[in-house]
Amino acid sequence: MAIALIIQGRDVEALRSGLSDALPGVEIQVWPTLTDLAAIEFVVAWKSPENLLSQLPNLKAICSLGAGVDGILALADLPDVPVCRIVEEDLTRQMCDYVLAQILNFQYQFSAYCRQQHNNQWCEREPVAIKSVAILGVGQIGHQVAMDLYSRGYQVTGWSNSPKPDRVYSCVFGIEALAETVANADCVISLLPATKETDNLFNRNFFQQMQSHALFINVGRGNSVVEEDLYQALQHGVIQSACLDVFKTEPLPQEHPFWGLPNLVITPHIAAVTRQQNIISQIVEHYKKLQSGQTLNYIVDRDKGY
Ligand code: NDP
Ligand code: OXD
Repeated sequence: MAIALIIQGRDVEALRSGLSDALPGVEIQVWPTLTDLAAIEFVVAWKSPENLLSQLPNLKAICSLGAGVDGILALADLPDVPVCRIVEEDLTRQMCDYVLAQILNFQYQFSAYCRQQHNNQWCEREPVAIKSVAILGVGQIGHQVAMDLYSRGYQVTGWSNSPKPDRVYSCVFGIEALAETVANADCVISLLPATKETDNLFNRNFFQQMQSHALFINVGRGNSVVEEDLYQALQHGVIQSACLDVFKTEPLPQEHPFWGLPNLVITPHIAAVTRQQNIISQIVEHYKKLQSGQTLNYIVDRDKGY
């Protein structure tokens, strides 16, 4: 049984050599030079090209290189095999750090100080108060972000699809609870996956429900933001500020109006990046389970889309 790494846009050498060391004797094929399609039973994928996975006659499972699986589930020729994903401590830690950094940047107005420095301007600013935080999506990553902020004294409310009675921070669920959750928050953070239900969830109406002094952070997926509506909300002071790490089109096109907004922080989808050396043991475990006929960890529900 061979493993194929079908990964676009990232150097996979660390993963390839780590898997070779951990699984001596197992063939590791690397796209685009897949040498024996019939031997491939397990694929690790990221931005897999269309019409490739369906050419693997003996494929048994696919693992996303990241936490998100939207790129895989969107493939028109996706074979009917289990799709699992990465859940990993370092990835989660990065996300906690990123979110905290953006909240502190907003609270202490560091972006404004940067602009002032460019103009040789010495001018003190009042810190902005952020007390209440709404986290939309309290799954594997969102829950840890919620715990991190909760432990720092923020009032955290988590929003999800299903009830979470066991959490120490307050939790609500379902679309009916969304408006009140965002209306009560100084900061709204999305860690939602890209699904049919989250498409264009953050629209004009949503931003109007937020408080005018509030910060919006999207580190989930770009599908959920109606970009024109967010642009208008930031232009006209419907909300104070936003931070986006994910976009409908990535890279964000050069001519996109977002680039010109002074109250928007843009980062190029780097909030949490899978470090390949950290996931080798998880891929090996998936592989061994597959070989011995056991159910893989972190299988996604194709109907739900995450
Ligand atoms: P999980 O699948 O563990 O969690 C998803 C959460 O979203 C769950 O709490 C789920 O609710 C909730 N959810 C999904 N759909 C809805 C909906 N329609 N309404 C309300 N809640 C919903 O995912 P992870 O926490 O591991 O990752 C979250 C996302 O973060 C990834 O899918 C990816 O898109 C993004 N990500 C971004 C990165 C970046 O660098 N920007 C890096 C890593 C991940 P429930 O618990 O009830 O099922
Ligand atoms: C992920 C990502 O899903 O990098 O892991 O966005």
